[in-house]
Amino acid sequence: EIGITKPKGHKVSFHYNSRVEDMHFGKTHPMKPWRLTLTKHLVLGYGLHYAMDTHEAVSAGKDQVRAFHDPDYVDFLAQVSPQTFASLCEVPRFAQHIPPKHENDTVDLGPFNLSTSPGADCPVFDGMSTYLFLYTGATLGATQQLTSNQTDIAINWSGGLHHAHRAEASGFCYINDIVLSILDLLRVYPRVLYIDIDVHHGDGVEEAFQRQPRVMTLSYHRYGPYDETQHKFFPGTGDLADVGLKGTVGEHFALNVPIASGINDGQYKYLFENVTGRAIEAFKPSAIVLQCGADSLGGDRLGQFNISTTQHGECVSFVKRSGLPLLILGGGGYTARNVARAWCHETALATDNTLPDSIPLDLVPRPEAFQGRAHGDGKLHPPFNKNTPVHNNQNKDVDLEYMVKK
Ligand code: TV1
Ligand code: CA
Ligand code: ZN
Repeated sequence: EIGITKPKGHKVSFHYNSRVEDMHFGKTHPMKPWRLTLTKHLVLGYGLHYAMDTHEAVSAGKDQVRAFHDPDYVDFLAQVSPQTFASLCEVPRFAQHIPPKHENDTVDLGPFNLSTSPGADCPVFDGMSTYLFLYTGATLGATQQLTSNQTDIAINWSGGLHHAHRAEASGFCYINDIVLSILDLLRVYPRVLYIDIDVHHGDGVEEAFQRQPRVMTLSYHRYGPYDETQHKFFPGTGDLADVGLKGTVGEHFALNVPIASGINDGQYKYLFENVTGRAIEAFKPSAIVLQCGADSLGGDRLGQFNISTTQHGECVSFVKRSGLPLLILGGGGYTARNVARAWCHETALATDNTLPDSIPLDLVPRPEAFQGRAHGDGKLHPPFNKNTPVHNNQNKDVDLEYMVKK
């Protein structure tokens, strides 16, 4: 009765695996894979699966992950668990990757920036290997659908882990599924544009392709001092002046749009459409990868922007209008109900559907997640209210104009 229809003129494929959703990074860790369950509940509740091909993901192989990552790191990730961690740390070829200890370190770091300490960004948790190779497999399966011309838009909300480095986990990211995907896309497409609307800088992807003129990376992110203690917002890179590795052919093929806290819809739209529009015009990509981190939404537990699910979705629609083969990935997003709202809405946009604003609560297994004033009153696009922490808008229109002109 909601009237979901298949898109006319293009195909969408949706890649998922329920085993990813049940993983736990740790009690207080902000990354909650069950936000993917909540997303799936909305997608199925609205009936969007009728508008797409759905694919249950299979795990990536170690050989596939070695296309970017260090072979020792890949072996470590394939074997590590809370039970095996201590003994693996003793293996000499892994032990050489343990960083020297600083006195003010709050967590004990093992090899490759992994840790079993409670406060670690990249903890070792039960089922971690399964989790990593599955989200990567989902992204590579989605990529394969694109490169074999079997779809026009492929979606994997469990992917988009943009901070992982060649031989180091970072910021909740272990395997850089985005880099692996782009390497596959480059076999078929001459030029790939990577766009990143997660509130954090897409440093791992930028770094991997800093010498590669066939890949342009473009990240929008919170940048600058985090608070009065002057800590920088993670990861602290992505200055406007950072445009790719100087003196190499990759110079000018990275773009960064550093943003202060509290940016609103109108300002974000202005920045996103002007900069992305011009990047597409100048670079003429043959395919696009869009990382849709939902921590750029207002009310996110870690983010500091004030943008709505409507504007977040506008970014997806804007990129989709290029008509290019498109890989849509997840990323950050730490207020689970809002992550689910944004990614369900964006799944609808990819399939040319407009969803009614009232969530079909009778068809959603956990309706209470979306009900009540503090949880958005059963609406897909609840307006911000006094329960939404607001961040003072530190962005002046003149600064934004300056970045667009540059
Ligand atoms: C365990 C338990 C880990 C509670 C981490 C917030 C926690 C954070 C935790 C946290 C937290 C960060 C830093 C750490 C500088 C480092 C998926 C030495 C309440 C793509 C990654 C942010 C964002 C990392 C990932 C950041 C993504 N913020 N509670 N950790 N210190 N790390 O600041 O881009 O969204 O916060
Ligand atoms: Ca970003
Ligand atoms: Zn993020």
